[in-house]
Amino acid sequence: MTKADTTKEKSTQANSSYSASDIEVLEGLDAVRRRPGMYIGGVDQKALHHCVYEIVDNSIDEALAGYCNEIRATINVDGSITVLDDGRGIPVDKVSKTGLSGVETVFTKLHSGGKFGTSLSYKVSGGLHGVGASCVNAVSSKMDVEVYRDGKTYFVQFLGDNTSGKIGQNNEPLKVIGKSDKTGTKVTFWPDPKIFKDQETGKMPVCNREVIAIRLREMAFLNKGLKIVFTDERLQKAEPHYEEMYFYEGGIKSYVEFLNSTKTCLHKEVIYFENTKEDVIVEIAMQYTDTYSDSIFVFANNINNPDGGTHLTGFRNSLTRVINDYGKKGVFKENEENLQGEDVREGLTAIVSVKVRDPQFESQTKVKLLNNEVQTAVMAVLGESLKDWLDRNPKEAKIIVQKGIQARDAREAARKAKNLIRRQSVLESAGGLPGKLADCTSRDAEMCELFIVEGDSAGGSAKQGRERMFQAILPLRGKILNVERARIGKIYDNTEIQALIQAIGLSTIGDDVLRPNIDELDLDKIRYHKIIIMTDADVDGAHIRTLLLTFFFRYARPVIENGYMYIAQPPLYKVEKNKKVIYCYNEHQLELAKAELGEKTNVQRFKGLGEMMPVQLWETTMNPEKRTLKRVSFQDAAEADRIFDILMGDAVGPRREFIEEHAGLAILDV
Ligand code: 28F
Repeated sequence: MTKADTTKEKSTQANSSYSASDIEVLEGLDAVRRRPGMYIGGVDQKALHHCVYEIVDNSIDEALAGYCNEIRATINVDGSITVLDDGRGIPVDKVSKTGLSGVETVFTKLHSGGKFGTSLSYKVSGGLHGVGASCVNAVSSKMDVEVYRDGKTYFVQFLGDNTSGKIGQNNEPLKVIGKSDKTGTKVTFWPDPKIFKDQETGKMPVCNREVIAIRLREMAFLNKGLKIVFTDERLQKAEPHYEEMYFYEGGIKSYVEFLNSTKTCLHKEVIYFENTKEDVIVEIAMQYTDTYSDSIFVFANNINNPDGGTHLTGFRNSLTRVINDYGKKGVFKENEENLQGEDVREGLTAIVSVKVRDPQFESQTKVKLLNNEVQTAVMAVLGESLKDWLDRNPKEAKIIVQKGIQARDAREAARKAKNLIRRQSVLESAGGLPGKLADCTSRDAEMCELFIVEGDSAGGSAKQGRERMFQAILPLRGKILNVERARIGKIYDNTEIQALIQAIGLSTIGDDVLRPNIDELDLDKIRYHKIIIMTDADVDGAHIRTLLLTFFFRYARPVIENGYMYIAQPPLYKVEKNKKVIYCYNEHQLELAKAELGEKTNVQRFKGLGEMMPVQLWETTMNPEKRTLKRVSFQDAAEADRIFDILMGDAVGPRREFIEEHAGLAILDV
C-alpha cells in the first residue's frame, strides 16, 4: 500500500457526530477514490488487475506464514471477483488500536503495510502498488467478506452507497451467519463503475483472463506446494467451463523447467539451492541451455523486479566468480583469460527469489530492489552451493565452463567484426545513416516516426505517400535474421539489422549496442519516438513482424518498454460502390460494409502494401488523423521470453501447438 499521508487529506469541515477514528477511516478511503492513481495505479484494466492481486496477496501472505495451502480465485459472471483461501481466517476479535473487529480493520482502515499487532514474517507487498484490501474496498461498490473461524461462519458487507454515506463502510456489524467446519477467508468485490474507466473506450474495463492466469501461475511457481485454482465464469459462446489449477511441488525449480521446456538443455537437472542468510530466505533455480541469450528473473517477496537490484547483482557477481574459480581448477588452459559476466550467463535460465523482512524498492513500482543485505545473502548462498554442486557434478561443470569459453571466443570475434563493420559503414554513409533510409526533415524525435516496411515496392509507396516532415521510411529487403538462434557476431554481420540500428540511433560509434545487457541500452540518441512496423497482412508479413519484434525484445527491449514500438494496421479490403469507399480492416468490417452498401458492391482484397496507391496507403495506414496504430507491450517478461522462444526457436512441436492455440502473439497485447 502507498503510504498515504492521511493528515493531508483531512477535510477542514468538522463533524461532531464522527469519532476521531471514524474520521480517519472515512477520509482515508475517500482519498483512494479521489486519487486512485496514487493508490491503485490508475482506473484502467491494469488497476483493476491490481485490485485482484491485492486480495490474492493477502491469501499469499497467509500461505507464507504457513497456514494456507489453497487459494481459489474466480471471475464471476457479473464481473465481480471472488477470492477464497483456507488460512486461519482474518481475526474477528476487537483490535484495540481501532476499536473495530480485525476484519473491519483490515477492510476499512487505510494502513501502511504490516499487519496490526502481529509481528508478521515476510509480508508480500502486493502488486505494482501494494494497495491493501482497504483500497480495494474503497474503489468497490460492494464487498462481501466471509470468515471461517472457531467453527463459525462470520459475514460482513461493505457498501459504497451505505446509509451513512461514507465510503466502504458496513451498515451492519460483523455477524455470525452459521457454522463452519473449516477455516479461511472469502472475499467478493464489485469494482465500482463510477471509478474504473478505460482511457480509450471510456467504458468500464473488464479483467483479462490471460493476464490474471499468468500472474496466478507465477504465484504458484514462487510458492511451492501452494495450490491455486482459477475459474472464469464469464464464458464466451460455446466455450467450455474454464478452470485452471496451478500447483508446483518444485516451486521455482518447476518454473525453470517450464521456461526451458521448449529449449535444449545442457544438463538434465535444474540446479536448485535454498538457504537463509542475513535473515533473508534465498532460493535459486538455474539451468543452462544451448541458446545465446540469458533469461534471469528476480523476485523479492514474490514481486518481480524487472530492473533487478541487489539480488540480481549478487547473483551475477557470484556466478562469474564461482565459474571462473572452477575453470581455473582444470578446465581453462594455462594463463587463460577470465570469463566475463555475459559469457557465464549465455544460455542461462534462472530464477532468483528472495524473501526479505523489510524490502526497500527504488520506486513505488517496485521494479528494483535496494536492500544491501540481500546482495550479501545471495552471494553467500550461490558462492557456497554452486561451488559444491560443480565439485559434485564434474561432467556438467565442464560443459557449463565450456559454454562460457565459447561465448567469450564469440564475443571476441564479434568485437573484431564490429570494428570492421563500423569502419566500413562510416566510410559508406557520412552521417552514419543507412543508404536506403528515406529520412524525415524534422529532427525532433518526439514527433518523428519511422516506418519499417517490407520490401522495396511497399517502401516506394510509403515514400511517396508519407508526410515527409515527420515520417521516415526504412525498407527492409527480405527477412531479417532470426536473432533467437544466432550469436552476437552473426547479428552484427546482418546488413538489415545494421540498417535498423543506425536508422533508429541505437548506436553511436564507440558505444556497444548489441550487448546482452539490454536493460542498460541508452535511448538518449533515439531518433524516432514512434517505430512502426508496417508489413503485409499475410503469413509472410506476420513472420517478418515477429522477427523484428524478437530483435527488439532481445536486443533493444527499452524501446518496447518505453512504448516506442507500434504495429501499423493496413486495411484488408476496399469496398466500393458509386464512388463511396469503405476500407475494412477485418472480416467483420467487411460484412458490415457489404451490408451498408448493398448489392453490386465492388470488393478489392489487398494482397500487399505494394499494390496500394501511395495516397491510399497514406489515407488508410499512415495518416495520424485516420489510422489506428497498435502499441506493442508485454505484461510479463518471463512469459514473453517463453513465447519468443516458442515462436522463433528450434522446437517445431510446441510452435505448431502454440500457433494453433493462440493464432498470434497474445502476450504482446498489441
Ligand atoms: C481472500 C483474501 O485476506 N486472507 C487473510 C488472514 C489471517 C490473519 C490475518 C489475514 C487481523 C487484524 C491484522 C489470522 N490468525 N484472503 C485474506 N488471512 N489477516 S488476511 O491477520 C490480520 C490481522 O489486523 C491472521 C492469526 N493471525 C493472523
